[in-house]
Amino acid sequence: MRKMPIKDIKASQIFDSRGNPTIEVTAILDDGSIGSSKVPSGASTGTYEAYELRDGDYQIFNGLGVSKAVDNVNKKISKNLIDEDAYNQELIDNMLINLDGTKNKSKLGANAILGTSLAIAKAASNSLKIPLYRYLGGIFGHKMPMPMMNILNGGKHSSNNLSIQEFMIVPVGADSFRESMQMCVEIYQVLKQLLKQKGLSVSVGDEGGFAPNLENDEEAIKLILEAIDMAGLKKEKDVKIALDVASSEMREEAKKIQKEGYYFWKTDEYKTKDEMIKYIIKLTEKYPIMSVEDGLSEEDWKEWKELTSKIGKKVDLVGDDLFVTNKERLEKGIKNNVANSILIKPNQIGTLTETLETIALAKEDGYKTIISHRSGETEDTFIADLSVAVNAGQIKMGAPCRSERVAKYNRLLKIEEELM
Ligand code: 2PG
Ligand code: MG
Repeated sequence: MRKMPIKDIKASQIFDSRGNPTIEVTAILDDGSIGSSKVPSGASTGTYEAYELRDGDYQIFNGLGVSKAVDNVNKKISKNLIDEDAYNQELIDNMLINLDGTKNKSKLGANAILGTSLAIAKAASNSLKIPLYRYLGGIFGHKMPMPMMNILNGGKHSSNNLSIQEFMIVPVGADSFRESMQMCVEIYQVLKQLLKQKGLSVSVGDEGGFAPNLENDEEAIKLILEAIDMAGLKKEKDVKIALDVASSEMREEAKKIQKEGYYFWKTDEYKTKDEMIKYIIKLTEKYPIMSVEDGLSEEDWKEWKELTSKIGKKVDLVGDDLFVTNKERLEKGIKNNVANSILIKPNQIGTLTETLETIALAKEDGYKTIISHRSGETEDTFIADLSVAVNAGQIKMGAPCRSERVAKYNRLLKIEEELM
C-alpha cells in the first residue's frame, strides 16, 4: 500500500464568526501537499461533548483564547505524528486519542485534536488529487443533502425574545440541491420583506436567520408559513418546517430558578416535563413540522422515550445534545427506542474516524443523519464534503446569509455540478 508521511503540523490562533478565538491546524505532507482545518465552536453546547480547550485567562479574550490548544499541536501532537502515514486516517486518529488518553479529550483539547484530524484528511485528499468528498466517501458518496435552513433565530443565538433556538425550512419538494437552494433563498428574501412590512427587525442572529421580537414561538412558525406562501410555494408539499428547540438550555435556565422542567427564560414561561412533551406534540400536530431537534433535554431519557413512542413514526426526533455524535450515547438511544435521528457535529466527538463510526452506527440502525455546523463558524467547508461523502441525507448550516454559512452552501453547489 502506498504511504504518505506527514512532514509537519502547525497550528495558529484565528477567529470565528462570533469574533472569538479558535484554532487552525495545517498539515504538510512529504510530497508538499497541504491541508488546513479551522475548528468551529458552539454556544448551546451539550454537557457530554468532547472538551474544548480554552485558556481561561479572563484578562485575554474573556478567557476564550486557544493558545494552550495551539501549543499542544505545535509541541506535542506534531512531534508524535511526523512521519506517520497521512493516508491512514484511522491510525492517525487512534494515535491522537491515545496521546490524549482521557475520555473526553480534555488533556490536549478536542479542538486541537479535531483540527489535526481534519487537516490531515484534507492534506491526504489533496495529495491524492481527489475532491475531499470523494476521498472521504469513495464512489459511494454521491447523494446531495437536503438543506435545513435556519431562517429565524432565537435561544442562545440571538438577543430577541424567542427561547426556541432555530426555526428552519426544509425544501422537501426540490429535485436538486440547486433547486432546494433557490426555494430556501427565495423564502428567506420574502421573509425579510414580510418582517419589514410588519415593522419588525431584520437584523440577524449568529446563524444568519432573522431575530425579531415576536409574540411567541408560534408566531415565528406562522410568519415562516406566510413567507412560504408568498414565495409561491406550498407548505407540506414543497417546504416543511424543522425546529431545534435546544431544550437543554431551557433545562439549564430552569435549574437557575430551582426547578426541574423547562424554563423559556426569554418570556418567563415555565413548563414541567409533561407540559413540554404536550407542547412539542401540539406544535407538530398544528403545523407542517417534519423534524424536532432536542425537544427534550440531554438528561431526560425517559421523556425522550415517551415522545418517541408518541410521534416518532411521523416526525424526525433528532438528538443533538442528547447524543453529541457519541457512539455510546447513540447506542443507549438505539437500545431504549429513544429518538430516530442524530445530529452529527465532528467537534462534539473530536476525530474524523469517530465521527464516521457514529454515522455508520446510526445508518445501521435506521437513524437519520444530519450533518451540522456550529453557531460559531469559520469559512471552512469540511462539513459540506462530509455530507455528500456519507450520503447523510440532510445538512443544517444556518441561513443563506453570513459568509461562514454561505461558503458551505456554495461548496455544495459546486459539488453538485461535479456530480452531474
Ligand atoms: C445546535 C447548534 C448548531 P451550537 O444546537 O444544533 O445550530 O448550535 O453550535 O450553538 O451548539
Ligand atoms: Mg441543536
